Amino acid sequence: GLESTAEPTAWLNPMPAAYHRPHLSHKGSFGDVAVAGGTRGMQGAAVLAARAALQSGAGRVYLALLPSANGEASVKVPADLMQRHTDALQPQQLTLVAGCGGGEEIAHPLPRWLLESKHLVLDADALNAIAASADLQTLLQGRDVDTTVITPHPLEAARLLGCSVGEVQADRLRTAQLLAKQFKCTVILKGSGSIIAAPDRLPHINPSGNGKLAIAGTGDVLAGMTGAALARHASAWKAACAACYHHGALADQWVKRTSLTASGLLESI
Ligand code: B4P
Ligand code: MG
Repeated sequence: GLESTAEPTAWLNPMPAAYHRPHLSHKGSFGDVAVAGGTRGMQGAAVLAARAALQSGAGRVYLALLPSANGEASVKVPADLMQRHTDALQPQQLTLVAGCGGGEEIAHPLPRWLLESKHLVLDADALNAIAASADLQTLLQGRDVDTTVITPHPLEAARLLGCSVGEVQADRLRTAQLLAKQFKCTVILKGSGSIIAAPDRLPHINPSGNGKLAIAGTGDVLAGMTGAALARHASAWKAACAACYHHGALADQWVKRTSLTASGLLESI
């Protein structure tokens, strides 16, 4: 029963289209993305995600560092990112990317409005917070199914499902489908051959990417790219497929070069 019903265009077209700016466009045509995360000492993760969203064609990007990071000078925030506190955001109209470098701070408590934004990408510590809270799981399950992408790596997936990393990895297709069904959203189960799954869809195995991505920060870049794609296309499934493929394809350009870094990856978008 696993005949392919995949539409090749869903993989290959949407992301490059994000870079095309028609003459009659303005920044509002390309969507607003907000990145919420970056606790004290971990702002780099949120900055990587925000810069990746910007490089991927989002019209406006807001960076909302968590309160404890306020005033830390260790991160140079580019002038084209606006910096605000999380409580100053108007999340309903935004595509929100939450969790990158959030640490435990993002979970105390994970503001309920984080789950009320129009489109949502949940990564890293936002996923850990959801794994620990039945209330947040109920909120997540109540969202429209094609508005949300979650991007767990195998350990985060294991926490969400209450199982071991070994069980996640033993059947990655099934794990991704389980997550999609349980949390009613699109899932990118990261790793070598990332799986993209959504309820009632045939899961896809991303064909691009390589071991050079196994370095800190590349997951944050993927979260930002997914946010930009979601802001533009409004379909969680298409955004996840496009961002995942493009992220891996960028890394494939580095195969014969020296070591890849997350900031090198995002500069090459
Ligand atoms: P974290 O501290 O949570 O790492 P992170 O900040 O999320 O890093 P980052 O965001 O850059 O990477 P991510 O994996 O999200 O990790 C703490 C611990 O989690 C680790 O020490 C480990 O114990 C555990 N863990 C993480 N990954 C695990 C795994 N695969 N198996 C078992 N335990 C794991 O994103 C990385 C990106 O690179 C993704 O897009 C991914 O698909 C891609 N990628 C990584 N390796 C790849 C490969 N070999 N081939 C192709 N793509 C690859
Ligand atoms: Mg990560």
